Amino acid sequence: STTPVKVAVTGAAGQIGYSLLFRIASGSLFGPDTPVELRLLEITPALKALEGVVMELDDCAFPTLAGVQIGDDARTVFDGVNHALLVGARPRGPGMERGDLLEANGGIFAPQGKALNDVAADDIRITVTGNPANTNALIAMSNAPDIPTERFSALTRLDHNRAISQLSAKLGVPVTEIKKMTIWGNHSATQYPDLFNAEVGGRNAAEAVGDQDWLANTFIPTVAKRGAAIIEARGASSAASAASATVDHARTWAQGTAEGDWVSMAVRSDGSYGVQEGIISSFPVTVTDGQWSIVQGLEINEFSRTRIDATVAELVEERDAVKALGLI
Ligand code: NAX
Repeated sequence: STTPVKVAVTGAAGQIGYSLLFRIASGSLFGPDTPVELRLLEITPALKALEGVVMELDDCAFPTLAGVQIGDDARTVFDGVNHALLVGARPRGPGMERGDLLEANGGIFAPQGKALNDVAADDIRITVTGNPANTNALIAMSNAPDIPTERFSALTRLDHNRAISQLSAKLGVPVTEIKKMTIWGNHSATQYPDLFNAEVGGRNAAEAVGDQDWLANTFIPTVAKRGAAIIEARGASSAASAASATVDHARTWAQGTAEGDWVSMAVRSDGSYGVQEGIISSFPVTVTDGQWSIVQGLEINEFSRTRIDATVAELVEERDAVKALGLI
């Protein structure tokens, strides 16, 4: 029989966890023939709730679920893991300044980075969903000197999927017709969803839309503020869609991108497209044999340049803030 893939999920008793664990356990990540072992990390007060979630996982009798371990100690839970999905994070509380938020998350992602550095499997791949996702990934990466930097990523696939969905609705075409979508920069309201390099049915997406006002004043803000719209409507932040995007991201990383298409992933910048080297920023990437590479040679027009520069400037500020706090 095949050795199970060990997948760690942090914040496993949270909202996203409640959707994500069942998707992974049922084979959405590695397919019906690959057993998975779940390693679930939570804070001590949430362990009892997590035990309840594990009871439900048991009750599904998933053929692909080879085992579940839970705990509140990162070194134990991350031991030998192949994938780490870092979902648990500290949300912004009332009156919390950005510096406080970054510091609180540094208290989570620095020790988790160190633990992964020491105990994860050699082929470890790390995806940060917990916000502020890009900078949390930077903190974890900076605290894991023995793990190659290209094994760290942050999730912008939800934004990517939202952009595809909005474009599909606008043009009345199936999502499968849309290729080469790109989210640039930060997973925040400054992100830039780029239609100038996207394609619809083989045609340039910005041209197919043919409506610059919609692109600038409806499409971009709708995608960038979708999280707030979900909270407004549902009374809770996006969870099932965030879990689905996390699965998409990790599956693409493991299985590769389709010919003639790419995905958005926030990864360590090598300076491509004028994005400051060393920050974790979203790019168009292709994936082959478990290795991502940033798509090169795309044309960046004036409109795109201004928006990419703005979201990158925000990431540089976040980087400077966590540097000043001694977290990286
Ligand atoms: P919840 O508050 O429901 O769950 C978070 C869980 O993390 C809690 O159970 C908490 O006990 C746990 N946790 C906190 N500190 C921990 C630690 N040090 N180790 C292990 N677990 C810890 O939040 P949920 O709705 O599940 O969202 C989780 C994170 O995803 C948040 O930071 C959220 O902002 C972020 N999101 C990111 C998205 C993205 O596209 N990148 C979209 C969805 C979501 O907003």
